[in-house]
Amino acid sequence: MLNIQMIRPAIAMIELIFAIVIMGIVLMSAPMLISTATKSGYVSIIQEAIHGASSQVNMMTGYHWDERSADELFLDPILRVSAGSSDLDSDVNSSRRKGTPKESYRSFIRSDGTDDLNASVVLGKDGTETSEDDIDDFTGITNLIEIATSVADNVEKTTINISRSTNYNTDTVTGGYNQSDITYIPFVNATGTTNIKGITVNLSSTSVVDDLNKSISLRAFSCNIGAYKLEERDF
Ligand SMILES: [Ca+2]
Ligand SMILES: [Ca+2]
Repeated sequence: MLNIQMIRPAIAMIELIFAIVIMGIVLMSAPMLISTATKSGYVSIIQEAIHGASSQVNMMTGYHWDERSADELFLDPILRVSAGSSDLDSDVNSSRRKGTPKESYRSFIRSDGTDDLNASVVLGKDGTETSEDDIDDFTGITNLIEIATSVADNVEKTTINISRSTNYNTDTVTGGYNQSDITYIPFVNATGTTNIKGITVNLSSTSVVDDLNKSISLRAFSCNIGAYKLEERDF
């Protein structure tokens, strides 16, 4: 009598065990993957905020240097200042800075002949104006990147602020034409008006999320050099 023994393949069970182990490994790494994705989202929010702040800096530097040079009827003159370096003062003969070509439009005298325009002592919006027309008009304005709603449905909306400020910075250098090098320390606030306005745009956050709780400052400066005018050719 034949004794036939059926041999059942066990490979299916091994495959199943492997599959369960692999699924276990994948599930174990899921929280880590989600956490990484969340952090990546925070980094994107911060990058977007920095990009927004950078845009603010660029936008501000495009405005007139001061209220006294913001008259749209005339080309921006160079303004007189109270606490600037004497090297940057007007030459008594030309009403331009020393070394400026006589043909240059960059002058302390406005195109209508008005002279002795002084830079504003008080920075900020001027008089009753409601919109900005010079760099420092943005001083003290604080905007949220997104205006918060009563129900916070997005961390970005309630946590990242942009604040903009402008100050007069020292414009004095050490060293000079007959010395080996020139040294200038930027962004040092000055008392009185000078020829350099420093712009600071701060990003701040009060988020409970550590990855979002940053304080970032972007800085730029703008100089009291008046405006230029392109020559025109008559045909
Ligand atoms: Ca103004
Ligand atoms: Ca102003």
